[in-house]
Amino acid sequence: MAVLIRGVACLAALATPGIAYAEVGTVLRPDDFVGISFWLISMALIAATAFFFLETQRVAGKWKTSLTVSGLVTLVAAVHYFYMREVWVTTGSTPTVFRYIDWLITVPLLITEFYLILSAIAKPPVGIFWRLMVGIFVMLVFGYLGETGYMSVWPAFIVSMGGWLFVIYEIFAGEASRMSAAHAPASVQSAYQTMRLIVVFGWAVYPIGYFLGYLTGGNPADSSNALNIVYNLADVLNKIAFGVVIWSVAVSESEAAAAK
Ligand SMILES: *C/C=C(C)/C=C/C=C(C)/C=C/C1=C(C)CCCC1(C)C
Repeated sequence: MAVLIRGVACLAALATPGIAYAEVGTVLRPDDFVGISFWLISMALIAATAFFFLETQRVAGKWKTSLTVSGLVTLVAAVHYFYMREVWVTTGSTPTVFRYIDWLITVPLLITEFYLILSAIAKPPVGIFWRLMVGIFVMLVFGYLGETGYMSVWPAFIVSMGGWLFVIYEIFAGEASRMSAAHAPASVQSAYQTMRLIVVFGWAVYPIGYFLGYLTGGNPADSSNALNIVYNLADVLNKIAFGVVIWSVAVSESEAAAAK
């Protein structure tokens, strides 16, 4: 009987204009494009994870760790995308806390990738690694304080931008850039250069998302659509494409070494 009443209540809710499906269940609506992007990307992240892990079989020893870390980035993100998707589809609100927990794990892993690329050719000083870590930590903590209302959105944005610019300085003009130029074979240098460009242009998409989400003074519902879709697209570039860059240099370097 209770089941029957609930069924009727659901049907009634569905038939009533203006009541979203989200209020009666967990169904992805065909016009919820942000929700659809959460679904698509969660699946792409799983496929990328399987690919990076399987391809560790194909590359030379020193590249295996890099591919494993790429797979960890997409794995951790895939699990968070399931949670974020759920929050978005069932409540229509921005899953900020899951987003930042994800970034707090995946961004340090991406920085580790940089360090590993340098280590594949020489022994980089560990100071490079810690300076990059401090930069991203400032960037993420202040981003979180701004997005969750612990701090005003503008000052948080400015400090967070400072952390990101510091990382850019370090990889373009600091010790890390000199190391890569001095010791690397051509293919590794080109991978390093592509990874740097991703940190500038790929990562720049996130502050754009923050800006569209909080700083335009627009209607909150439109802003949260823009925020989530922009962050989601940025993740495809910075997690999957970043991994593919590493995969491609790992394969070509391993094959070149085998041909010798
Ligand atoms: C896989 C996730 C990645 C690579 C996330 C990167 C996130 C950023 C580069 C975020 C940067 C931000 C600013 C530079 C200012 C505004 C606040 C943030 C946190 C969105």
